[in-house]
Amino acid sequence: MKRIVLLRHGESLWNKENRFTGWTDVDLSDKGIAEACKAGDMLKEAGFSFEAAYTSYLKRAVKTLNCVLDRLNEDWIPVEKSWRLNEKHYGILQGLNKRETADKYGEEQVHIWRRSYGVSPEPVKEDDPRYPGNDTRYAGVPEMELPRTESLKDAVMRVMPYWECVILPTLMHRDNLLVVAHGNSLRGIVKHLKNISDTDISLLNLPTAVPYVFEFDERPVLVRDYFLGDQEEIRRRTEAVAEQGMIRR
Ligand code: DG2
Repeated sequence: MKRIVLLRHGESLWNKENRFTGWTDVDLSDKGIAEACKAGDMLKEAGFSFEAAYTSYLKRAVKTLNCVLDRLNEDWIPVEKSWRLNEKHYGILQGLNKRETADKYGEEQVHIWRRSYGVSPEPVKEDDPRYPGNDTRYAGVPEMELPRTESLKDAVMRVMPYWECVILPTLMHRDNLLVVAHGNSLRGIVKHLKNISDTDISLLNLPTAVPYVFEFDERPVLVRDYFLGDQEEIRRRTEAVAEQGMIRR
């Protein structure tokens, strides 16, 4: 049996402040570090061991991966970082509080920005520090590939080449892979793996630092997927993610 574990990073400082983050490179909160360590402990307890790991260019994901590998005593395994695993670019929403944005534009509009498949927020301008072309870490990425905003569909289109050309081929000759990324870049991967429709994907919310296990047969075809941990707690935390864009009543 082959396995890929998908893991959203632990709580970031902007998750804590309920701000749209996207490609902004914010750190983990103290709670996020603890969540990441706990995810590592849970994986260890369940007998997981990894042969390679993948993460984004953003420190909340990189540091979560480091915590997990530390707990597993597998700091040595090959790790590859790719900008393609970055979070969906949230355009001019990046930095804004989600609840305040709902107060201003309405819950429905915020839900469309957060969970629709095809709608992207207003793009940032090219002289905006939030445009990745102004960040040297993306100097090697062709300019036409750098987003000024993204819908989930756009994010899927840049994540999938990495999935198809790097991660999946590795699964042909390795049995256990770990991917640490973000709420929406991972939602895109889950959509593809489980063949979820453009409409139904709006219902999927991923809590921070809960290992999401995908098991494949030798071909490799997906046979089973499940979240590791207390299912009731996971349900509560998933609901809390969905509610981040709601007006406080
Ligand atoms: C969050 C996801 O990304 O936000 O960009 O604000 O996973 O990197 O914390 P992450 C962001 P929502 O789409 O859940 O609002």
